[in-house]
Parts: sequence; C-alpha cells; structure tokens
Amino acid sequence: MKVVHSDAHRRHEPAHEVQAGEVIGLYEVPARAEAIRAVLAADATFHLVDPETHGRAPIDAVHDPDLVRYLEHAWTDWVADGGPTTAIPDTFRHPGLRAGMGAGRPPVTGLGRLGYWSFDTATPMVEGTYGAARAAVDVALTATDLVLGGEPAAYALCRPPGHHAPRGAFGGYCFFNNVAVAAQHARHAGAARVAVLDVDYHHGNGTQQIFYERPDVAFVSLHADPDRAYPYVTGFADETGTGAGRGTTRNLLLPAGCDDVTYLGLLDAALEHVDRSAPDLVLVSLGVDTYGDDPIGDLSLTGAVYGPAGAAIGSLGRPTVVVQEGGYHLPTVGANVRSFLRGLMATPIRPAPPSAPG
Ligand code: Q9C
Ligand code: ZN
Repeated sequence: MKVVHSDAHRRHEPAHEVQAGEVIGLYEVPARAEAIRAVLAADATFHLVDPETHGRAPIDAVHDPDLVRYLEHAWTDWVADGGPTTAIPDTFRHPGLRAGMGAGRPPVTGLGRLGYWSFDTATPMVEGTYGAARAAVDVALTATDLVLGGEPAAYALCRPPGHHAPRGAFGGYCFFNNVAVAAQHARHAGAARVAVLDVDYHHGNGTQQIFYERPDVAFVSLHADPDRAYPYVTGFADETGTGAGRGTTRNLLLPAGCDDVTYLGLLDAALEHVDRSAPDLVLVSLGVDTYGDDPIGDLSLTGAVYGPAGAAIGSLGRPTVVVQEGGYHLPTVGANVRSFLRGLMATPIRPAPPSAPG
C-alpha cells in the first residue's frame, strides 16, 4: 500500500494549547506523524511517496475562500499585531454577539481575526502552520488520485488533521478539512457517489457540516457521545442531514469505556449505512484516539481491535482512501495505524471505476 507523507508537518509545532482554561503541553505533536511514518517505513508492505501539489482551487471548492485567504496571511497579520510565537485567540465570533444586528465587518487586527475564524483555544498556530496545513491537503489529494487511478487503497498520513474544520472556520487541531477536500476532489474527478466513514474518537463536525445538504456524499461517524466529549454541540444521533442530503448523515455514539466487541458491533452498523449509500469511493477519517490509553479519549479499546476494524471496512470491497485524523498515545499510534491498514488490505478491493471528467 502506498503511504503519502510530507515533512512539512514538522514546522507546525506550537509550544502549548489551552484546554479548559489551562495552558497545557501540546497533544497534536510532530512526533505523532513521525511515529506512524517510522512504523510503516519499517514494514515492506508499505511504500512512502511524496505528495503532489494541487494548488488552492480544491480547497476553495470546500472552504470559504475568505477563510483560506485569512489562513494564508494569518501569521503575518499576527506578527504585525505584536503577537507571541504561538497564536491562540481570546475572543470568538459567538453568534450571540451580533444577534439581530447583521454580520458587521471582519476585524482588522491579527488577534481579532484569529478569533473571528477559530472556534476554540486548542488549535494554536505558528509560522509553519499554513505550509503544514496546505501540505496535509496535498497528501490527502495525492492518496485520492492514487485510488482513482486504480490503486485499491492508499493511506494519507495527514498532519495537521482536518475533520473538525467546517466550511468557514477552523479548530479541533484542524485547519483545512483534508478528507472533505479529497471527497469533493473525487466527485469532481468522476466518482458519482462518495462516502466518508469517520472513526476518530471525536465527531467529525467539520465534515458533517460541509456535506450536510449533499445527497452525493454520505457521512457516517462512530464517535464518543457529544454529551460527554468534544466538540459537544454536534454529532448527535438525530442529525441525519437536511434538504437533498436528508438521510445521508449518520451518527453512531460510543459509550465511555467501550470495549472491542461493542465497538466492532457498532462499526458493522456504521458499515451498513456506508454500503447502502453505494459509494464508488470510501474515505476513512482514521483516528486512533479510540485506543484505551489515549490521553484524551475515554474508550477501552485494545490494540487488537484495529486489524479487525480495518478488515471489516475492507470487506465492503470498495476503493478506499484512509486519511489520518487523531491519535495521541505516542508509544502505540504507529502500531495501531499499521494494524488497521494491514487489516484493510486483508480483503481484496475492486479498483475504482475509470474516472470521467466531472
Ligand atoms: N477536554 C482530533 O482528534 N480538545 N481533534 C479537547 C477535551 C480538543 C481533537 C479537550 C480535541 C480535538 C483531530
Ligand atoms: Zn479525535
């Protein structure tokens, strides 16, 4: 299996994040991606390849172009405003602030703009962040091109992750929604129907928001109940899509302490939704923060779950792009990703249908 990877992620290394009002060490560290890469590089089943540059157009097709333009200049704005070496906002665009008064005008200072486009304090930015975020999109797009070109499956080692970024905001360690940009790119390249299966511990609120009204892109997510877990305000079972996208979104909730057997049963239920959407291409948002020892998760999964989980997804028999999201337990993150990918490869997958210009 081909593994798409870029070194650009290393320059996204903020000093800290703010969680529940406290300054804490970063969870979403460069060592995560380095650990995954080292484990896969040592296994002859996997072949590392560089991403190809796709430019800004595929990102603008999914995100508010004003957000993309903001992120491009965010660091320069921040420095011009006298900000310190790690940028974290202190004032957010809460809908209640201007309720009934119209949209107003976007702020002009670096600090003001940061809170205008961000939705949390967990997503610090540094000088190398924008380059890393752009490279992560290229990693996802290149892996998608490989699968559209006939590879049965490919792995995008994205960092920073993407699934929390909606169309017009960033947060949750995510800047651009890598998997959503890849899904839209696949549609544009000729895949008639695409499904995103999100198995990160957290709800993929950004991906859900981007495709909520879309009949052609299904979103199925298996995650910790938002009544106890980030992002708290999305990911409930009664969110099933709207308008033309009615019924194309599905959320399945995991209880605290969820074990391997319960998990694999719920994954099967999620896979029924994926299969029913009859996708030409499946994109998996893979987070291994579902692991029992993950520092920000609360499930009880063991390392033995990831092979069978990958195999269950592989048994759909559909071309599959795996996109890395979360997973913060450094000693096991590489092994768990490897187990998942090897499980996925255990079942033969039909190649994607030849792509037609869309
Ligand atoms: N007390 C991803 O896994 N902080 N993002 C949660 C919980 C933000 C996770 C705080 C977690 C973001 C891609
Ligand atoms: Zn997560």
